[in-house]
Amino acid sequence: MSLARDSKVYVAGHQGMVGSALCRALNEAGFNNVVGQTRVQLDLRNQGATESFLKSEQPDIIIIAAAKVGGIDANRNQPADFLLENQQIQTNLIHGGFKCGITKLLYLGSSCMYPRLADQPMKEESLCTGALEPTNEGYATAKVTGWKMCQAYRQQHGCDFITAIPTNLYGLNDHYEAGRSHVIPALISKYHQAKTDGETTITNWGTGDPRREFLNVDDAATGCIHLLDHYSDAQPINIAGGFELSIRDLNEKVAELTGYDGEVKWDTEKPDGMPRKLLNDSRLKAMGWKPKINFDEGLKQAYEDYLERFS
Ligand code: GFB
Repeated sequence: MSLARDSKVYVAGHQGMVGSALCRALNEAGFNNVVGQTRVQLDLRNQGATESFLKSEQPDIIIIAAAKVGGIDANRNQPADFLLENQQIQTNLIHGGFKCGITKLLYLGSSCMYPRLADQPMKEESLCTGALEPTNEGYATAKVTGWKMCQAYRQQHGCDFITAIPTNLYGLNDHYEAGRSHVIPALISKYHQAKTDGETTITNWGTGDPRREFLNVDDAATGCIHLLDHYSDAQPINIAGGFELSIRDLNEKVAELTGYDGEVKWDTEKPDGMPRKLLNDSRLKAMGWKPKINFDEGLKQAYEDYLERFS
């Protein structure tokens, strides 16, 4: 059953890549009371501040799109920060949401919650059946805990708290800071810079062999709204159906897009991370949702966004 369009929806992390896409999609779906707080206005790591905000704002629905996020290198270098800050943010929002009596909460997990060597494409039943990928164990552990909290609050208190697991996302408003970015923004900025500066060699990380599935963040956002309207269960559900390719093939697409035609080297001292991360999309598909944005088009749009914001 669809949610009332005048419900007050608090999007935690509304200025981030996922949060801003959610705001666009909520608006498009007719939600007319969407609220957000900047990091300066509200530090979600602070329990007192978060709870008093929720108490005064009284949202009906919370979407947890706020998180400390980063690519493979940031995750590898700061496992404690990724574990601690994500635990704090999600705990404060889940427990705070429960205390102020919200009617629905959508918690966003991550594909790194799956075991490193889970059968592909990864089905929701594979969660917690094997060891996590070591390069992002801190983040993944926090993300698994958030899901378990949603499940526990549902079981003990009857809360309608759901967990979605989006596959690797890219798109408008992505993070391009060196050292923090995921592979698509990292390659876009590296290749564009090399082309602009006339450099003749680029070095990518790892072997180029890992395979990743990419979903445009605007598709992920419509998937989230579909779940808010139609899903209520303790089991997490994948948001996927994106485009899968090897990092080597991705590098070729980005080289072509940016016009870089120099040499490409692979630094195998840098980690590959999970060999493959493809999510099984059958459950959400069976509920009548599918992504719409073609990968090449989406990649082009991401590059244009980069040029507009940073060039
Ligand atoms: O996107 P990415 O940083 O994260 O890297 P993960 C994906 C793949 O791209 C890895 C390779 O095999 C990297 O070695 N790669 C090649 C590069 N060149 C580069 C480069 O210049 N920058 C980056 N960043 N990668 C993250 C997790 O895993 O995915 C998070 O660490 C989270 O916890 C996120 O789950 C969705 O896909 O490997």
